[in-house]
Amino acid sequence: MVELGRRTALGALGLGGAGLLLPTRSAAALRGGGPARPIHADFADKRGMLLHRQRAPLLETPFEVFDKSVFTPNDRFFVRWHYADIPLDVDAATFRLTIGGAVRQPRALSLPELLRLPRVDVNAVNQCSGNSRALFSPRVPGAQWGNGAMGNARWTGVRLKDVLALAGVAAGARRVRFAGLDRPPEGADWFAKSLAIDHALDGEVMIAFAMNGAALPVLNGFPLRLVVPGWYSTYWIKALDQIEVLAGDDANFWMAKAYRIPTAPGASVVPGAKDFETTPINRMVPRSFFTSHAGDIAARAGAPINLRGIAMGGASGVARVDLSWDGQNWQPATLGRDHGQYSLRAWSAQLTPPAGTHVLRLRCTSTSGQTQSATPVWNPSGYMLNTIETRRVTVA
Ligand SMILES: Nc1nc2c(c(=O)[nH]1)N[C@H]1C(S)=C(S)[C@@H](COP(=O)(O)O)O[C@H]1N2
Ligand SMILES: [Mo]
Repeated sequence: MVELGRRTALGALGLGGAGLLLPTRSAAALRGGGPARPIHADFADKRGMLLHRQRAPLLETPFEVFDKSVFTPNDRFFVRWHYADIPLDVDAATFRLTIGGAVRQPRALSLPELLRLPRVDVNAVNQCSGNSRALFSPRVPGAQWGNGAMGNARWTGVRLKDVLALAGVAAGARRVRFAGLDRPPEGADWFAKSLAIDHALDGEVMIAFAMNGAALPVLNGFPLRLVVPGWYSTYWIKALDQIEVLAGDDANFWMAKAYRIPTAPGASVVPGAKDFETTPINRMVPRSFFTSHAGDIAARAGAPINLRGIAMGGASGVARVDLSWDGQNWQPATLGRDHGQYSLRAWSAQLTPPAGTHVLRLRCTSTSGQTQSATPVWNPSGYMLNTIETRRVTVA
C-alpha cells in the first residue's frame, strides 16, 4: 500500500492566491468500498485507474475517460515511475532546484524564487514511449499498456531557458540533464534524461508546477516536472530537483542504453531483429483513436453511425483525421476545437455504410505531413506504436 505523506508548507508554492487548488481528499478517504481491481483507488489523488503495478506505480487511464474531454483530469491521469523509491512527501518550503555543471554560477532555487520568473502555459500530450505496448505482435516484454499510458493537460510553469539563464550556460555546453527526487536501487543509474542544448534553450521546454490549473499530483511529479512538448514523456522528469549542464555526451544508462529506437523509418524493424542501429527516442508521431466505440460496431442498415474520437499530431498539429473502408479512399472527419499543436484534438463523423461486414480505418495526418503507419509497427522495446486504428463494423 502506498501511503502518501502530507505536503507541508504549501504556502511556499504561492499557489493558493493563484487559484490553484490542492486535492483535499486523503488516501484513507479513497480506500475501501470502491470497485474491485483492476480499477484501483488506493492511490491518493487518483481514482478509477487500471493498476499494472503497485511499486513502482504503473497506473493506466481507462480509455472511456478520453471520450469525455480532450483534457485528462488530474485524478485520472496515468502514472509511471521506474524505481520504487519515489517522493511521496515533499516539503515545498525546503525544496530546492539545483542547476550545476557547465554553468557560470551554480544555483539552488527555492520554489518562490522560481515562481518569480514569467509564467507560460502549454496544452500538451504526455505519452509514454511504450503506450499501447500490449498491442505489439509478436508480444514484447515491458509494461503491457493499452492505449491509456497518455494524457493531455494544460501545463503551467516557467521556461527552462529562463531558469538556465539564472545560472548562465557556459560556452561549450552540449546537453542538459534532468533528474528528480526518486532514487535508484543500489548500483543502478539514477533515472535521468538529457536534451541537446539547443532544444533545452528553445523556449518551449518548460518546468511546470501546475497541471489543469492545480498543483501537480504527487504521483505526477509534485512540485515540479519538466514538460517537453511533442516529445515522449520519458523526458518529462517528475519531481525535478537537479539540472546539470553537460559539456560532453550523456553516458547515463537511461540515454546511452535504454529508451532507444531503431533509426529505421517508423522506428520499425522485422520482428526478432537485433543488430540494428539505434538512436534515443525523441518526437512523437501522429495517432488517432475511436472513443465512441470500444470494440466492434453493430448498426442497422440505413441508420447513421455516430463516431467520435481524439487525435494528436505528435510533434506538430493535427492537420486532418480521415476514415476509410478500403485503406485507399479516405474521407475527412470533422475536427473539434484546436487547443494548440501539442494538444489532443477531438474528431467526429457520421457514416451510413451499406449492409455487410466492413473494416473501418482511422488515421491522423499531422501539419508536418506525417501520417499513421499502414503496417504494424514493431521494435523490441514496444515503443512508438502508431498503426492505423480499425473497427469491425457489421450492418444488418
Ligand atoms: N523522476 C522521474 N520522472 C519520470 C519517470 C521516472 O521514473 N522518474 N518516468 C518517466 C516516464 S517513462 C513517463 S512515461 C512519465 C510518466 O508521467 P506521469 O506519471 O506523470 O504520467 O514520467 C517520466 N518522468
Ligand atoms: Mo514512459
